[in-house]
Amino acid sequence: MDLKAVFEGGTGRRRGTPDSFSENEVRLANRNSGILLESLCDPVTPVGQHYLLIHFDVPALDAATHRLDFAEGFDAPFSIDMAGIRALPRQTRTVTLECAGNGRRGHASRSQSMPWGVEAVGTAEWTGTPLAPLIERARPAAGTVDFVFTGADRGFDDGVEHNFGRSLTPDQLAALDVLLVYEMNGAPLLPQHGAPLRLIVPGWYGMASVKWLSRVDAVQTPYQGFQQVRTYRYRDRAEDPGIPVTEMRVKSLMVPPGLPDWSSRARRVRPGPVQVQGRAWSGGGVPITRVELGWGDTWIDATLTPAETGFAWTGWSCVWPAEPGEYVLRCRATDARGAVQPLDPPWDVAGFGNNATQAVPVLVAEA
Ligand SMILES: Nc1nc2c(c(=O)[nH]1)N[C@H]1C(S)=C(S)[C@@H](COP(=O)(O)O)O[C@H]1N2
Ligand SMILES: [Mo]
Repeated sequence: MDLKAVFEGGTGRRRGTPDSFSENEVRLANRNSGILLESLCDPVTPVGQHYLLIHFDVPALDAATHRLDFAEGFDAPFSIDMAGIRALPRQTRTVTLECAGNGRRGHASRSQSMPWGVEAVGTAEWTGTPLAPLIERARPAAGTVDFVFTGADRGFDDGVEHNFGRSLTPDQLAALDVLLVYEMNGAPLLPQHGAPLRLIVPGWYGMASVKWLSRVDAVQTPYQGFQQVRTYRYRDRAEDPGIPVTEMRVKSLMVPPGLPDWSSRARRVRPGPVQVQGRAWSGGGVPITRVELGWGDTWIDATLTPAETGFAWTGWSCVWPAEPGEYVLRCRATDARGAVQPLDPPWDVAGFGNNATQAVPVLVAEA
């Protein structure tokens, strides 16, 4: 990008971009909003700025009549309404959620799906009750290999009609501290975020956190639902069976500094010290140990602010000594397991798990 021309009005907005989007992708992008990067200064994302990913239509559910059924495969099946769920021990956890497709747009050969850049992430204070005691109450039959969580939303993908459903094994459930959630940032869950009831699976990519949760089943053979086996798999080639997508990969984002250009989102800053800040996170509750800010071959360490909980992102900030010129500013996080963000997207045929560093074009110039 010729940054000087962008800020002098010389590029012409009508000129085509090297990456053109299909009508389907534009339609999906208009339904599923991403976070506004400037709200990364907030440790908790305001509800209206949290990203959204909705596969089908938002189902019209009434909290007064909605029930969660612990249905098949339990020795003591039961059904519970929202009043019953609200009467159970209440817990609030700050959890960062990221869509597994975040970054898909950065893949050279992306599959046609939600064309996320970097913005499919957010952090909320989720309030609800732990799921595990309810599963215990229902007494899963001996030989249970998967718990299946089914949402009330239904539609087609690749010619297959299905409700959105996901599963977790008994071992995963025991390790994960899954919450049944009915409030977000202290207010009732909004319809688009899964009202009246959703799962939050801390530390995993968002697909596991089933919205509009309406039933739980215990099954004796591995769950083969569309959203479990046909998608959310890392695959080198479309024909591969693939490896399930689970925990989030280490990642960081910055609030782009300076002033934006309306259509390209490129930035202009004045020369001198520039305060740059952002957030970093990893999966599985693994803490962030380092964030660097980089331009060209130079990387400097940022200062970290401690995360509120193991499942919330960590704030970082640093001062960029900006000298006149054109730059691509990047940030790069490392977690306590030693995982570091790559500069280029890791390959995946559907564009899942792209944790490559964010690249922000910046012109440093006097006005
Ligand atoms: N029932 C249902 N649950 C769902 C989805 C969905 O389409 N239907 N989308 C999943 C995906 S892919 C993500 S990334 C998160 C997004 O949650 P949010 O929209 O509250 O941010 O919800 C997950 N749970
Ligand atoms: Mo997602």
